[in-house]
Amino acid sequence: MLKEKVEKALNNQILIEADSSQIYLAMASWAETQGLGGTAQFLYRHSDEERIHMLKLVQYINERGGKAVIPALPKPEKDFKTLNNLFQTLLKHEIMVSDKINDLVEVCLKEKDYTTQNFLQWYVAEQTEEEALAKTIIDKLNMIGSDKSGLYMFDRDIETISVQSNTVTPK
Ligand code: OFO
Repeated sequence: MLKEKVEKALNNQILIEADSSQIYLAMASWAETQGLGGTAQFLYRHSDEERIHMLKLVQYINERGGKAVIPALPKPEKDFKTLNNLFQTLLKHEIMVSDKINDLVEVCLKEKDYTTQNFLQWYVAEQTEEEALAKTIIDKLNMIGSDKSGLYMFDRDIETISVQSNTVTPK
């Protein structure tokens, strides 16, 4: 049975993951309207993966005798201005998510809920990969600068990159 504090913290995380999915969906749609089809596909997939992160939490809470709460979501931004700005926003968001996951782990340790703490290790590993990938993408964009053919190749190559963790198998 989940302790109240852990259940509440996990429910907060549902909101964060669902919000991430919405934000990346908005980013994907913006990229698509800018003619950046590869970037859009990457972001649509990222949005789907965040939804899976949310779903895993919903199912975990319910399985452990708690009640998952499906939250209302804030409206995401719709104009990301430049590709560089978009990925900077994404990186900042992922750093915030990592902090929230760490806070969640802390709650579990305080409450001596080692099962949930163990469940969350998948998220910890996922965050490391997502932050590293966002940083790599920003480095590439900085290298490209305003070179149009570089941007063309970037958009073509990013289509095949996956943000999904290869190191830990999702439940
Ligand atoms: Fe991008 O993060 Fe979920 O966890």
